[in-house]
Amino acid sequence: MVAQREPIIIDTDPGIDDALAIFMALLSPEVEVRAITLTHGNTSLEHVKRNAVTLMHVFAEHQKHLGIEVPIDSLPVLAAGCDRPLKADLISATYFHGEDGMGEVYSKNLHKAPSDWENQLLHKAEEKVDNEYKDGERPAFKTTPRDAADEILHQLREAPPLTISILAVGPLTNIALAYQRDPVAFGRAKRIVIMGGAVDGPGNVTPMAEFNFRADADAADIVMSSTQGFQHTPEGYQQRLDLISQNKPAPAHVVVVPLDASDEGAVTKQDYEKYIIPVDKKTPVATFCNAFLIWTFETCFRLYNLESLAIYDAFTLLTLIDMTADKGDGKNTETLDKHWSYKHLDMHVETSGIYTTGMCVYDRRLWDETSFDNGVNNVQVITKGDGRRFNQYILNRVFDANIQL
Ligand SMILES: [Ca+2]
Repeated sequence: MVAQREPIIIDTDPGIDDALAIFMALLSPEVEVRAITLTHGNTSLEHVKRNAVTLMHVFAEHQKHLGIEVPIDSLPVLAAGCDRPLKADLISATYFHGEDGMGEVYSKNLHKAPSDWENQLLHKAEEKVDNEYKDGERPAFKTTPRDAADEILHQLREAPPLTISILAVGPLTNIALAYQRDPVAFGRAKRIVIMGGAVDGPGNVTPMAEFNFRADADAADIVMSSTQGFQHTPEGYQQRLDLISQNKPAPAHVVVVPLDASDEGAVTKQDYEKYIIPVDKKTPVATFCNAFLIWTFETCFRLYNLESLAIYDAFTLLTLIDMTADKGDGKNTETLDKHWSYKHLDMHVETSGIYTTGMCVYDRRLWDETSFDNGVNNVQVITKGDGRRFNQYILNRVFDANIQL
């Protein structure tokens, strides 16, 4: 039994693997999703917003299907953020995720968002305006007048220090903006777990760069720099608390799950056909995911001749779940240590390379003996995870499959 759910904010650009990560988070007893903040990325922010509203409506239907009553106050806030990178030109990944970012799911009439979905989101919304039952229907999420970066800061200010974790699975524009707007409030985050970067292997959108870091390299580098002075020790934890109580910026605990550690974060078509298709639970979440997963397996085969689908964002969520027992002082890491390998690196992200924008650069001269107390970056980088365990997690939670692998 889980003693206490860790409150989390998901910053995301749904996106196929984002959708699976969001459902896995909403269906995981270890975490409580307080806010979902949206960024440009896999597709345009307009599509990302529509996808997020759709996912929340699918999940509301799922809960209704299961007879689960959720008080309106416990629903996640949905906040729209940046529609472009801090400085660079916009890029997207519609070649993989489809023009709508969700495997053309809308052409299959699975669009669950109401016709006025746009009005339910930021800039036109007021806090709590939609937080009432309408015609007996519970709203699917809470609205906010704040943009993504301000909503992140608001959530961090409202909660006790070092209690809310951020799962960042898109380009890091909103996260960097939150840091720039208020480094003191930003330093109140317990940790920031990021899917992004290619640390010791090749990239996926360029030879050196992974998509999320390439899509806003400036933002990624800013977020890495927020770790300066971080110590993953009881003394470091106390120092962060002291700085927060003095209203000063505390160094952030940033965890990166890079592309080269994510090979294990894939589901094979064989497992999917063997375990999921026969289950056929027909829950709203499973029905919706099946609609785009079949399309996605076909796309993986057409584009890459692959019979598996990488679900990096959900794999990164599992890292976060496995870290919840560690309050930030580097103790209680048994679950993490058992299932994951990692190292701490003085890592930066190249922002202005001719061939290398978005590349992760770390000091290979020193990393065995780097002292992280002298203003260098201190990023915890995951190097390997356990793929079978991940498969079991995601298939059981999202598809209610009860598989033992
Ligand atoms: Ca993503």
